[in-house]
Amino acid sequence: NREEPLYSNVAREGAVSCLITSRDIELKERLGQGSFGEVMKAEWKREDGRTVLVAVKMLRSDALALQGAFGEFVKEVNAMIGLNHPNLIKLYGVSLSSPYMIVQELAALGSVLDRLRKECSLTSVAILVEWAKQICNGMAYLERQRWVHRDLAARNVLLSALNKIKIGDFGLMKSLNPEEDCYVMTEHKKIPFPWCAPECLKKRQFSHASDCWAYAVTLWEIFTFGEHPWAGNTGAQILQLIDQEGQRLPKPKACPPEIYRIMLHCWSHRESDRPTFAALTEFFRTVQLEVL
Ligand code: ACK
Repeated sequence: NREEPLYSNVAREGAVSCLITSRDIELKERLGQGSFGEVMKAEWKREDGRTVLVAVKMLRSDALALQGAFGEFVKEVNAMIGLNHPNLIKLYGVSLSSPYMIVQELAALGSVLDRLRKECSLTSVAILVEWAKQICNGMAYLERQRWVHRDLAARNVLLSALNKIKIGDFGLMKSLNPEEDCYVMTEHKKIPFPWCAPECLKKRQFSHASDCWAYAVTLWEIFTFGEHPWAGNTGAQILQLIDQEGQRLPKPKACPPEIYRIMLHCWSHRESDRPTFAALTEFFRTVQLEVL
């Protein structure tokens, strides 16, 4: 069970670097606001004497927020332990003395979404296709490990360099048991409707296939340079459009037709008709696009 308490998980992993004392962290500027507290850039002085730049997710310390927020903190750490892929943000360790902190790999260029909205004219279609491929590689790794991300969206896809994708924000991630092929959400959480497959909206069922749907919405955000999917529609209206009327987001102007075909495949109504991330990886490995 990957949701045992944080302490036993940290101990079991036995990674010396897992427990970090706050004395070795020097906070720098604020990167943004996370779900359970601020995200800061920081310098981490490692045991070997080297100093590395990191991102630190701090747990809010106000007592009122603490109960719920601590649960979220633990879930995120538990999900990140053991993940090891070049396209996923790596966990370096946690500080369990006040303030509680998750110390992780820094993606110095921030989110793909911010980047696209601020500097769309500097971003070529070839780079966008490279991002699509690297996000797919990170998701294929999660699929192999039986993790369902549940919150894949351009806001949660970060960049450590212009051509280095790092998927982050594992706060909603769930592990599937060998006998399960989906997770039925029981907790009360805000779910991001425009990224949700019909079965998520109707039955709260999340799976690799619903991650695949969200992946295609993420591609749509990328190729529209950060437009809002289904802007102006409520969750109920989105469900009506995608489930009853069979509508799909339109092809973004900058999107190569081969990639839009993939997006439509990922938006198949039946989960079993959608491609696996393993199959999508193969597509990106072999495809020849005219834009490249
Ligand atoms: O869009 P952003 O600049 O990228 O603002 C959000 C904010 O913190 C809340 O999530 C940023 N952020 C989160 N994790 C990291 C990280 N590992 N490296 C850099 N920025 C991060 C995120």
